[in-house]
Amino acid sequence: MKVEMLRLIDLPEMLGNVPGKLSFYQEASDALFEIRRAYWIYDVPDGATRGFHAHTELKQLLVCMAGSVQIDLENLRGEQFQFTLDRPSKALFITPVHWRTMKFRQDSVLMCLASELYSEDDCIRDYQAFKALQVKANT
Ligand code: T46
Repeated sequence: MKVEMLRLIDLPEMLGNVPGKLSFYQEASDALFEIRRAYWIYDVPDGATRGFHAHTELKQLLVCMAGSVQIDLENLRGEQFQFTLDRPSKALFITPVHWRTMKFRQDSVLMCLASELYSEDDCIRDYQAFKALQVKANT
């Protein structure tokens, strides 16, 4: 059964008879969502922050393929969460509706698997609009 909540997921770390490790995520009967898009973020200066938005429908799985990225999230109840992705075998499942920021360390690469095609209509980029949604959700 699918558990629809924000959480860290440990992906398999395969060793095999070759040097190094191999991790993977695949669609299965217990898949989090059907993957409709993949994108990746790179060349972000050390300490720089991106994000500053939430999504109304989008579900995502974030994997830091190199380096380290700190993810800060806030949900509609006003609860705040912080995760550090620093291994390619660690994935963060993000459900809607979370305000997010991602702080990158030098030479980090963040890969994202998404449940929907890109749509700016799904983005809430105004923090006051997000706060208004919080109020609506809690009254
Ligand atoms: C998220 C974090 C981790 C596209 O054209 N297609 C795409 O698939 C995406 C994701 C973005 N874009 C365009 C939209 C903007 O003009 O690329 C530009 C930068 O996108 P954005 O400002 O949304 O980038 P981030 O790093 O702030 O956020 C992105 C995702 O949008 C977001 O869902 O969780 O990465």
